[in-house]
Amino acid sequence: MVVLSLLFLVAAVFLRGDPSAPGDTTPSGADSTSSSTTDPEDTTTLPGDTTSTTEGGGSGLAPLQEVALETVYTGINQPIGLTAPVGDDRLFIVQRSGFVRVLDANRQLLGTPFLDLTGKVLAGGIEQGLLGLAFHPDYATNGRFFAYFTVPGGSRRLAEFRVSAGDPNVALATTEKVIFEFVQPPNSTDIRHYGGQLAFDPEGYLWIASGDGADSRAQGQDPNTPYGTVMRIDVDSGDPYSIPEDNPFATTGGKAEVWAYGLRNPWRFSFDPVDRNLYIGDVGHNTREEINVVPLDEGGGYNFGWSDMEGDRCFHLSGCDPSKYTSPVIVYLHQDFDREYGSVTAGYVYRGAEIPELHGVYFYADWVQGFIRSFRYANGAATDERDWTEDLEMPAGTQITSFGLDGHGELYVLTWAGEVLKFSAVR
Ligand SMILES: [Ca+2]
Repeated sequence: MVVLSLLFLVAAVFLRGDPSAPGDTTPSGADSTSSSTTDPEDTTTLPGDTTSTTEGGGSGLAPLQEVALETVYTGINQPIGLTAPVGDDRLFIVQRSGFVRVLDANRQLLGTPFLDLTGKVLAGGIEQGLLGLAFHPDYATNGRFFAYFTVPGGSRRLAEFRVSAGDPNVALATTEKVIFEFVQPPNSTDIRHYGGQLAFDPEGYLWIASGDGADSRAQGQDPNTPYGTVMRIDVDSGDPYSIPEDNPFATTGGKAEVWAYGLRNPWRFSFDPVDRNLYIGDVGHNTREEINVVPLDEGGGYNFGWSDMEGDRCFHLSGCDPSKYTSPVIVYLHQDFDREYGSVTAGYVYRGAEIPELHGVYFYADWVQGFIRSFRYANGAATDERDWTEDLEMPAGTQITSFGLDGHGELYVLTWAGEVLKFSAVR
């Protein structure tokens, strides 16, 4: 696998910008599942959790000249998610329309979708559809994975599926087991703000991001609803799930599934398994975008402010007291850009093996502005802020839908135009 990774790195350096390149010269037909390194005894391993934290120098790599975005694939319609089982060499691309497609270990797009949910998914507007996908930490042995999507009628559904016994590149929609489903809040008048992110935390619990449903602004401040929250459930006990006993509202004070609330539309969130922090991007209303960072180990129950506040300003509640809410660590204003709108696309802390110089750096982007920025989180604040847009040659206004991690913790970014781009080291 190390050799394979190096081959890809070489391809990235020499073939950058040629979307069909990384695989053209590589024999096809390799068994894309044969190199899985998942330890079935370890339920807590996340991509990026197992690599050295050496800050370069000791890694044996040549000096880093620059970080570039390698074009892995182009022309896949509206990709909104990228993930893979831990240790797996394939990439699973989530399309809003309801397909999950496989780029095999040679980065060839398989003709048959891994999963076709188009018969179940309602993908209206720009915010409905298949919105999130997460593989169980023990996927290599149990074949379980989870999807979050909107269904006809406008409800949002979390469901479990299983890979086919005979084909590791195909899962059937008929294996669906609904975990939960809930309608839009009663005062919602718009088909927006569903959230979307699914991810397993280092303890093996499944987290779900759920937006406020739009035009339903009271919901964000009520932890007794699923709206405007991130939720945390145990899909390894109970039927169809149980509540982790250390959830902040497990017994009182709010809905038992809710881990944090006061969110508007938490489209994407991620965990840093090394520093054990949760990073949430909350899409703002009409002036501000924000990134929130909170520790996983201090009990949860955070109130991120919406809709009393938008970012760092009072919104519905005039004369609000910001100290009553968990403040964002990053706020940026729509008015600071030529395009006077914004929509934050939260990313990941880089913990991959190929660019150890970036360990601990958190990347995020904006769907309207097309920028890619980063910071390091230290002592409760964003430090070492940097704008990468020019260095990464990201055209202004590129609609960045999501970041994603592969099975080895390497970082990718997806665009509405159909690009799959990988953060790559040029050495
Ligand atoms: Ca907030």
